[in-house]
Amino acid sequence: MKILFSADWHLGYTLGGANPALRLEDQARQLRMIAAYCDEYAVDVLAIAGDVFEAQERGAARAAVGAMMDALAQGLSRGLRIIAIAGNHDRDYFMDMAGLWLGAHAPTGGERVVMRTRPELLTVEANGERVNFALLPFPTLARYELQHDDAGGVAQRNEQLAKLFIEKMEDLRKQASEQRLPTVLLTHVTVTGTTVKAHRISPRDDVVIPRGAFPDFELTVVGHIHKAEQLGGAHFYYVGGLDRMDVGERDYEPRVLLADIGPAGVREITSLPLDPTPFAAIVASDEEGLVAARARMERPDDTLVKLTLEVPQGTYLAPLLDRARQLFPRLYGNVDCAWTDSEPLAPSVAGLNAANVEETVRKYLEEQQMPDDERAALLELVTELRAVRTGVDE
Ligand SMILES: [Mn+2]
Repeated sequence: MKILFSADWHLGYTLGGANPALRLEDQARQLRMIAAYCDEYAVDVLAIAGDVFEAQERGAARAAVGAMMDALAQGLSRGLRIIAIAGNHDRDYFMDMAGLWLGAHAPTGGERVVMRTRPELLTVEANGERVNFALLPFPTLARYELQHDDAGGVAQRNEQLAKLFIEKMEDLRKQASEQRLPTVLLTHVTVTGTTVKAHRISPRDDVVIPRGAFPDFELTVVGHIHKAEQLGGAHFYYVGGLDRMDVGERDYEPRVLLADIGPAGVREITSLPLDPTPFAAIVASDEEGLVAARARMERPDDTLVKLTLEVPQGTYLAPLLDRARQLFPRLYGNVDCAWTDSEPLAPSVAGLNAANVEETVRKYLEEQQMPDDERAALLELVTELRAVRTGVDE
């Protein structure tokens, strides 16, 4: 059975800030490549390891599902199956809905589009071969049926979720081994041992599963970390994202994984490249600097540019910003300024305690540059707020 793996599509994601950049066109380009690979290699199953959708509201949601349908409708009509699990960015109702919409494009007979928000062992048959899919969405309270009142805080909740995740995984492994079929684990979670961190989630909000807790499935494919990598020597992969999300991912080489699985496990597994959007971080202090930066770029009109201006405080920026927008049609986000004539303030979060809001706010205020009477008044307000808050809690 031929299975093409991908993850972290984040369809409809927009880079925000003063110069917003829509990413759906970039994403649709990758989807068309994926669809072409599915045809070229006669793929039976397209498996997506979570974070399929980012835009889940109004028009953007419609456009995101539309892009997916445009790319994959033809594959579905020739018999391609799609199996996806929910990541931390997917909303459960939206996954269910998108599954129904896409399924409407598939021929009837068997469930052709499976989008799951709950753990499940699913047996798929194609070309006379059967493969089990152990589906483990990103762990949330609802998905793993955890009753939790948050009294112990976020850290304790995440520990419990990790424990449940591991139990559920063991459960699916037992079911799978009774059936004596090769089994693929498809999940979306942070596993210890990766070389980079998860995208846009603080370590304190993340659920981390030790690599050693994973049983030996024939193949394990994980989403959530956007950098493609194999963990250890076994068939255990972070498949990587659909496209680079921001300038922090400019060195990632997004790919998909094509696996051929037989009764005894993986026959062959290969990496197929995608067509990632170029990103550049540019630092300039004047117009000449901007022009020189453009000249150094291979594809200036396609490149998403994050700009930092090194100028003295009080510089009138409008003409420079206008010029930057002309030179870099895909300038995105906020343009940062690094003042050349003042000591950097070097904001620090070291020593801040996220579990104690009052202490954190006080420490922050004490470190800021401001007149002493202003600081005293603000600290006074913090005390007042705490009194109000305590009153509410009682
Ligand atoms: Mn994720």
